[in-house]
Amino acid sequence: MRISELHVYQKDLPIVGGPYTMSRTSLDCVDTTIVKMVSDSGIVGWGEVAPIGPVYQPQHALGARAAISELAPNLIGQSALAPLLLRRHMDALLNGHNYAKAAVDVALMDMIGKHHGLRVCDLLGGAETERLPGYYATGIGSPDDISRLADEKVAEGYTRIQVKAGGRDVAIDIAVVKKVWEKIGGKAQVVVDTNRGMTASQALRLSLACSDIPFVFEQPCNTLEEVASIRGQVVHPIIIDENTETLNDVLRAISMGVCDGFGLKMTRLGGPNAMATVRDICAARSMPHTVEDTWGGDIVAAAVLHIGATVEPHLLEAVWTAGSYIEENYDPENGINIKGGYFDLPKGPGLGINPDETRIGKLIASFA
Ligand code: 0XW
Ligand code: MG
Repeated sequence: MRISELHVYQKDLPIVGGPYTMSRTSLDCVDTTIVKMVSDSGIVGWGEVAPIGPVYQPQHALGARAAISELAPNLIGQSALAPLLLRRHMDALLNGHNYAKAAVDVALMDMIGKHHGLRVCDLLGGAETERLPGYYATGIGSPDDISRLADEKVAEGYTRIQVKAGGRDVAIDIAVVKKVWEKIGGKAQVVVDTNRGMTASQALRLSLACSDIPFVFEQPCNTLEEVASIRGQVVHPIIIDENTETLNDVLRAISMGVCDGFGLKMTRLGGPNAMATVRDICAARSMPHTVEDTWGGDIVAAAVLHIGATVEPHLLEAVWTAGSYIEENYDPENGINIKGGYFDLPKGPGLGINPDETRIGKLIASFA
């Protein structure tokens, strides 16, 4: 089986209840890129990548489409059964741009799964579970609003609430964390994520002011070095998200001893196969982590669930998809939706979803 066609689509995903706010960005809509890969045997594989705006991390939507267009002519005719070889081929054609290569990797895994009648989780080694805990991420807000939202989400069944912080007076963030804990303390894991939005001294101040609240501190500062500078004084466990752009970044963070776990984005790291490698590196060092992505519709969400299902349960903190912020599923029948704080792993071969082609946006480029 060989790759015979590749089509690239662009779709705007308006954010339900937007804007979605973080310390350094506020967005009403996310621009997603969808890849349709067709084999010479007529099998279709779907991939997707949706950076959350151009500021959250160095990746952005136009960059994804430019990188895919750079690669695509040289992907036609390649084996559709060898993800490792395709990855090396892509690396030989284009340096970096893991997030764009991730969309190709997802599409290829979907195609291989459909070819063999296997799910992507089975291709990645096998599913530990059919039901995955999701987490809920709030935006930046006031103590009253965020604590009320956290309380509602715990009542819905969520076991992990990520509260956004940073980019404003630390005293407000401290008040938010205290109020959230007052409402949901002991009922769910609380995570405080500054999205690189605090200086080292601000992060330290937040940690010390809330030393009696057992939250997990996510990406407290901009760089690993800044986090390392306060690591010995912060009283909370630290997980690193945005600073893990490559496998080497994950290894560097572990070897620096700068964190206790990770928030792992599937496309940022390069797709399901790169994530499987990081999963195994984390297991070798007993590092708990999430499996998630920046944004995206059913295609990214399904890929996230398939990888999440392969993580040893005691190391899987939770998964996150953008589903609750998106208006409609690409696949009206098997689309990914969270219920009571948990996701069901898709059942069908490949990713287990079949996008309706009227719902995947506009065609940008075709290669054959
Ligand atoms: C909660 N998220 C997964 C959604 C946005 O992509 C940001 C993010 C995070 O944890 O930073
Ligand atoms: Mg984060």
